[in-house]
Amino acid sequence: MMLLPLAVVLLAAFANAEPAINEARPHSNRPGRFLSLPIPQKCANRPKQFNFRGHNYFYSGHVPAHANQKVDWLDARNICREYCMDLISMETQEENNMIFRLIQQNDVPYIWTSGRLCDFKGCENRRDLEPKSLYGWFWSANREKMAPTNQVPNGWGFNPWSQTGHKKVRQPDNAEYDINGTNESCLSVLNNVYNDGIAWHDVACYHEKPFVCEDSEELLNYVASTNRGIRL
Ligand SMILES: [Ca+2]
Ligand SMILES: [Ca+2]
Repeated sequence: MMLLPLAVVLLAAFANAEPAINEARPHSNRPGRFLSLPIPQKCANRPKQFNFRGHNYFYSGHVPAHANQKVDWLDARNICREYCMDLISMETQEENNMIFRLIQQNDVPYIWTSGRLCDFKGCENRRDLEPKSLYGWFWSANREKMAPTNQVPNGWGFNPWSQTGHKKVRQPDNAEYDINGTNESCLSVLNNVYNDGIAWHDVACYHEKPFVCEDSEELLNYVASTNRGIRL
């Protein structure tokens, strides 16, 4: 899997390149929207609900401080990041099935993941990402590119993207663009919203949803290296 250049991600993070979010729902009370930095004490005391291959996770609905919280995609990332985590990235079918099970067993309607379409400043002139609907998706937590959306990912037994949605076509379909001009640039797992079982959907990033956080090795390493003796 190839990585997106860090510069692309930093541009997305710090140049506030989230036009879809801001246009769709202006945050007039906020000066700008940035990625949050980790807070060492929160990292040390982060919720560790379950563990998979050395990473800790939690579902917001099961953590008292976040139990009734529904937030947009960037706010969800930032809540995770303060804990040295980020929104979940399902790089393997095993990790994906773990989340599908959590959603099924707890009757969760939908969650945010770190999946993002590379459609912001810094993603232009990347012929390898075209067409975007097939090749433009990546995990923003670690910048790993996803498999083409119309293929079964390597090592998987099925394609996790839904075969249907608002327009009754396979995902991603960018359906909201036709309704109000907002791109569906963020990846949510929906629980049978379109009679399609539990499956991946592209969704506009301003929608407010519960979320799953996963340890970020990058943020944990950063906090460990700058806070001598901290136990993470
Ligand atoms: Ca992961
Ligand atoms: Ca969609």
